[in-house]
Amino acid sequence: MTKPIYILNGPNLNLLGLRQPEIYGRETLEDVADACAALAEELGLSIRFHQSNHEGQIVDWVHEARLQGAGIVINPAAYTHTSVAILDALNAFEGPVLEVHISNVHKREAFRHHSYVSLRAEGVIAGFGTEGYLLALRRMKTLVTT
Ligand code: DHK
Repeated sequence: MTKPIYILNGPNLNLLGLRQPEIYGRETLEDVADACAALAEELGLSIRFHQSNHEGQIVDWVHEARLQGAGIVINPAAYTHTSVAILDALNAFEGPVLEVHISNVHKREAFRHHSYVSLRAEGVIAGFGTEGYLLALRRMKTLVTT
């Protein structure tokens, strides 16, 4: 059995589809989870899809992935711009890490232009809407199989 890809989501993404749809779109996080599950099946990957509003919970999932996961796709949401703790946890993970942002953070406020997670991520996808998760999963397939 191959190890799963962890798809981790940070604060407020539980409100996806409801909050600021002009920025984040109308799809819910459940829609994203379903689309990721369908693509993962097509690609022959297994996934663990999680969301939390709590930094420590995300750190704990990264630690779990360290023992059980093949790769991590992460949208740390606001923690992207603040969390040394998540960066440190990702630095303790040995597999590939891909960073996803639904919106184009570089087109937004200056405080969203810096990402701690980018210091660790193999790649970053921003501004592709929720499709970014699917693009990241396709890239992850390449990274874990080559
Ligand atoms: C989501 C958030 O909640 C913001 O805090 C980030 C990110 C951007 C996104 O585009 O997915 O700045």
